[in-house]
Amino acid sequence: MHSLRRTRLTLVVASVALLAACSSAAAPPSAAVSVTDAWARSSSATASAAAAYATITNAGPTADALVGASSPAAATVEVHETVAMGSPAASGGGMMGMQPVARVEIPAGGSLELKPGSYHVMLIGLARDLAVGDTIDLTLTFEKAGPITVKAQVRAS
Ligand SMILES: [Cu+2]
Repeated sequence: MHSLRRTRLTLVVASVALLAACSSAAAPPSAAVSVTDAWARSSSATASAAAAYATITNAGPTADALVGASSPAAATVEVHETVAMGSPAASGGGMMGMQPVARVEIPAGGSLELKPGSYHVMLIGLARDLAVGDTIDLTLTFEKAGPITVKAQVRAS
């Protein structure tokens, strides 16, 4: 009788350990950073690149940083910032360009909005045209929180 009881106890302990392993594997490395409202701009047949946007919130006590992005929808995915081109002295200003950025900090308790005219994710070498209503997977990689994959809805420009 005694030995049977011990076996049962061992089984219970084993299944609790399994459950714990499962839930830690399913949860992201850090729940502090979340990505919401992800969307991408629809692309025309002539364009091979499109921009994607999202809101990143850092609810944690320490700063984190966006350090990269990827998507099965494009060959290359970069984090870009929109910048004013040319010198301030140049006439007829207002030309905007963009450049890759390696790291964008998200302060503790703060947020970063990827939006038109600011930081954005650039999908370069699209696998196919992005039509309004499509959904693509977008993975944002953070220094501390690691990769977070979200669904980005394709919207009209
Ligand atoms: Cu860009």
